[in-house]
Amino acid sequence: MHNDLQGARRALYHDMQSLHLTPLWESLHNLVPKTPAPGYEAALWRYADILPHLQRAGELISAEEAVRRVLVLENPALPGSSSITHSLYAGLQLILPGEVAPAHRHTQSALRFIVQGKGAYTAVDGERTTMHPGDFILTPSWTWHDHGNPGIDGQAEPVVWLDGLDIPMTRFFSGGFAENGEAASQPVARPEGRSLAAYGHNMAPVRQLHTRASSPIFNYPYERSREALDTLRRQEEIDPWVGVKLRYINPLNGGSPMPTIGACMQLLPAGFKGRAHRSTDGTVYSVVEGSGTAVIDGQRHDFDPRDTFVVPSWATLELEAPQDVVLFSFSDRPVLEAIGLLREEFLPE
Ligand code: 1HN
Repeated sequence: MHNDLQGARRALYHDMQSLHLTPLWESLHNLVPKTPAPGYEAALWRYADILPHLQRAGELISAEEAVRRVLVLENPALPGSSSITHSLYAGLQLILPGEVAPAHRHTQSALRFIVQGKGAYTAVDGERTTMHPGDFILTPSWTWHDHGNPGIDGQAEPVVWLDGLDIPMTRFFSGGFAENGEAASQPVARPEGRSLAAYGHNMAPVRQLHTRASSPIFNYPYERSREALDTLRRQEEIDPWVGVKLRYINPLNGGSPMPTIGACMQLLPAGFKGRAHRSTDGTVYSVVEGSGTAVIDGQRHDFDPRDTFVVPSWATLELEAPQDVVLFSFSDRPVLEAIGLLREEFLPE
C-alpha cells in the first residue's frame, strides 16, 4: 500500500477522533471473532494461600465495619474489575464467632457456597438457615439478607464461604440498586427449615403462590446433594466427560435457582480421566472433596479441597481425579441460554 494512502487514512482517523468517530474496518475482526476470545484467563486460587490473608483481615477489620469481610478473587487479566469472569464476581467471606454482617438488599443476585466451618447463619427475607460445609445457599435479587455466627451447641468457629454474584452483569446493564436495613439483624419471620419443608420434597404448598423468579428453596444442603451423587455413581455408567453431574434447580419450574446464575455439583470417581469439553459459559469451580487436576486449554491446574478455579468461555476442560473428587460450580449459563448464546461441545477422545 502507498505510504501516502496509509498516511491519509491515519490523518482521517486523527481528524475525526474529536468527534468520537472510529473506523469500523480497523476493528471488525476483533468485534466479530470466529470463536469466543474472552479477555480473561484460566486461574486457580489455593485455599492454603488465601486463608492466612483472610485470618489477617479477621484481625484488622470486623465484619460489622467491613459490612462484608471478603477477599475478592479477581481474574488476573482483569485487574481493578472485581470480576472473575466478564459477567461474574467471586470472593471468599469470613465471619468470626459472635460477629454480625448487617442486613441490606441489592438487585445483584448472590450465592454462598460454604467452604469451611459450621454454625454461622444467613437470613434471607426473614428466614435463617444454618450453614454447613458444602451447602449451596441463595440470596436472590432484592431480598433482605444478613449473616451471623452464634455457633451451634455452644461451639462457634470461624466460617468461610465462597460468594458468587452477578455484579459485573448488573453493572453492564446499569441495573444496580441497594438499601441498608434498619437493624443489623432482620427480624425472624419464619422458623428455620420452613422453605425446605415446603418446597424441598417434590411438593409445594397449595395455598401459597410463589411469584419470584428465583427458587423458593434457599439452602440446598450438602448432605442431600452428596447422597444423590453417591447413589447415581453406584447405579449408573459414569459420563466420560463430566462424571456424575447434577444441576441445582428451582423445583417449581425446573429452571436455574436464580435467573442469572446456574450451579452444579459433580462427583468424579477415583481413577476418572475426563474427556475434553467446552462451553460458552465461563465457570467458577469450588473443590469440595479430593485432589485432582483441571486441564484447561492444555494447561494443568492441580487442585486440593477448598481451592477455587475459573474456566473461561470456550476453553477446553479435562478433569482428572486420582481419588474421589466432588466439585461445585456456578456460571452465567441461564443468561446465555435465554439469549441464544449457549453452545457446548463434548470432544471425542
Ligand atoms: C454482598 O452483599 C455480600 O451479602 C457478599 O454477603 C459480597 C460483594 C459485593 C456486593 C455485595 C453478602 C458482596 C455483596
